[in-house]
Amino acid sequence: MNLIDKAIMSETDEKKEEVYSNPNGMPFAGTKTLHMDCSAGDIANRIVTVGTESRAEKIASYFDVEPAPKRIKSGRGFLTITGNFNGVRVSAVAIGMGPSMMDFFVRETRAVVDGPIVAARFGTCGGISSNAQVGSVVVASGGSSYVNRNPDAFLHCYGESNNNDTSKMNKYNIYQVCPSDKVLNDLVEAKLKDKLVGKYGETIVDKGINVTAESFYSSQGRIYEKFDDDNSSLIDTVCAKFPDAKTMEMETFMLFHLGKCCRDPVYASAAAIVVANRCNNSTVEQAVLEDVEMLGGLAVLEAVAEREM
Ligand code: R1P
Ligand code: URA
Repeated sequence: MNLIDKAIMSETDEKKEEVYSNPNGMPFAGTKTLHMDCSAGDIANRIVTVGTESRAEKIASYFDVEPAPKRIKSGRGFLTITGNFNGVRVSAVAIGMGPSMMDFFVRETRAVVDGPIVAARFGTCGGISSNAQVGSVVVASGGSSYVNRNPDAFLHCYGESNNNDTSKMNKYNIYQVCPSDKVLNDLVEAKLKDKLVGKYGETIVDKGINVTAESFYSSQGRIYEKFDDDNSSLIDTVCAKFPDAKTMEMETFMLFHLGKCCRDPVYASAAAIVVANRCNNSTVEQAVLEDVEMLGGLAVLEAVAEREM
């Protein structure tokens, strides 16, 4: 190669910026994780994770003023706010919705945080037990199951070329319960009671088994006649399998499951505000939801900050 070719080559090389490194492992774009845009030091070991940015901001409103909390908003829907709470380093992370977003959160957080992680989800949910009253907060002390749709049981929707008999197939997979961290569960429950019972009464805080679903719709038993979902008995089937099941949402199982499968300790818990009861068709009042989000958010933050590691 002559000098002119070399010069052209190095010029093109300089322009060629890598999108990311390590495509078969944990990829990084420079020092940052691909989807949360966080580098080492950007996330604390103690985390409250939520769905919406507004809930993350509510939790971050309790952070100490100094040092000023750092906000990282990724182009993929994550907001990470890290600061101090009563002198303890903590993060509030909004991840959006669904098990895949929780998968990104757990793995990419693990990639930039050393040592044990304490992580509690503070979300909203549907109540699938008549005892799960709207406005109450249910701690997933009994762990979380997981429900997903079995696409092969819907092969009949693909057209005439398919001769599979799907009529006897299970349309939904219902998985075993994954446990949560008892120490953190107990702290979350105690803190929630401390903040909420005086104002709303004993029944405002409850505990039970959570069921995470991959969809808000089909695998949560919502009926929408425009789709073949075959889910009218799904909630009854779930409750027959897990009589202590009280709540249904979309992320908790993946937090617990990946926490258990992680080779470094992840102490995980979850609490969720019941926004709608699926058994009696009731829904929470907006003002109650916002108040319970504020008070409950503080409770979960205190628990995360205090859990021994
Ligand atoms: C669905 O409306 C969303 O609400 C629940 C579900 O898990 C799902 O993410 O949680 P968040 O309120 O934390 O988003
Ligand atoms: N979030 C869910 O995933 N389901 C509900 O019913 C309510 C909130």
